[in-house]
Amino acid sequence: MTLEYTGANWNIPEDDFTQSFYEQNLSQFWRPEDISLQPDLNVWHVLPEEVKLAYAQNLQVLTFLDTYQGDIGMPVVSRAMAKEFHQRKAVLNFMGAMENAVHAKSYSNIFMTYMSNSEIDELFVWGEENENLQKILEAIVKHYRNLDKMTYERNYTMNGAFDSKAFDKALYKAMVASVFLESWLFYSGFYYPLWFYGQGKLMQAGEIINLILRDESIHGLYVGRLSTLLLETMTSDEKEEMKQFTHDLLYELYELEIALIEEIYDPVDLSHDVKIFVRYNANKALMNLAYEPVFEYEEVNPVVLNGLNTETKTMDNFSMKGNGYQKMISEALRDDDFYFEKPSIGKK
Ligand code: MN3
Ligand code: MN3
Repeated sequence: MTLEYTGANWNIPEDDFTQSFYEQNLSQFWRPEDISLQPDLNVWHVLPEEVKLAYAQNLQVLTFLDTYQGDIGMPVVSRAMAKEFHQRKAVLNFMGAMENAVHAKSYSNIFMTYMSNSEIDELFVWGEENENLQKILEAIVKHYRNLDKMTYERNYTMNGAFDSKAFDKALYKAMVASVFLESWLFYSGFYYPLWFYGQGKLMQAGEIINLILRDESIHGLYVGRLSTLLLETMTSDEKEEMKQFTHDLLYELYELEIALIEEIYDPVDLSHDVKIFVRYNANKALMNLAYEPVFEYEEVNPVVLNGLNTETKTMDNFSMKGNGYQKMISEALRDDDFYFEKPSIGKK
């Protein structure tokens, strides 16, 4: 009898990094409702319209990326793991749950606090109709869909007709797309909230962005580690082919990113700066995939680095920076929360 079903046995590590990522992921768990956004409103309400629009459009881009990373990106990579890798699947599934249940939800919380219903509706229409954003998603999600299809074939094709080489390539490509999304594409959107945060403005939204950023950085690292393990199993010709694929996808995405950045950031005169930040993070994504950087080193705006650097935050009474985020105050439901006075109608 062949062993069809196996249980997750955490007593035997599957590799030397997955359990550490498990610990790290769970220790940094947070909830969107932990952060009250009300303190940002006095700043938000006095911002010029074009600034509000650029800010909201960036969060909309982030919403789309997180939505698809949660809906398909992480789940598909998890399902593609060989069936005995229960721990890896658990870590990937946890990450996938963070994407739409926590990250995408947080952007909506920001919208719901800062904006009216009709402004939110309009913003989503902008995202749905934005050609560059749609093309960026297509360039990423098509690799997830292809892997999804091949995973299905692997699991359900009879008589050994399944091509495992082609499967590994599809898996590798989906992982490259995933690392590009996590470690790179998010950063054009992160730039603006960090730019405000670095100046002590819109601090609560900035705290949310920093929490998301902290998650995305370990997501990109983890999938990057898995991708290099897979690459090591390939022949030198295949490795060369995968490297070529990675660079082709990078330049395809870079062109689309530049167009999207100009559309969002030209009205607030920050495109030049954002492009530097995006090249800087493209290099970091390549490093997570164990490739050499392709863009020349450039100085990133120190205000944005200041917004990024959560570890060295010091107390600053003028900017509010260093206070950490203000948690939403909530109390547990009690029985009397459900006690309503009986209607007195008909009583004497
Ligand atoms: Mn995310
Ligand atoms: Mn992520």
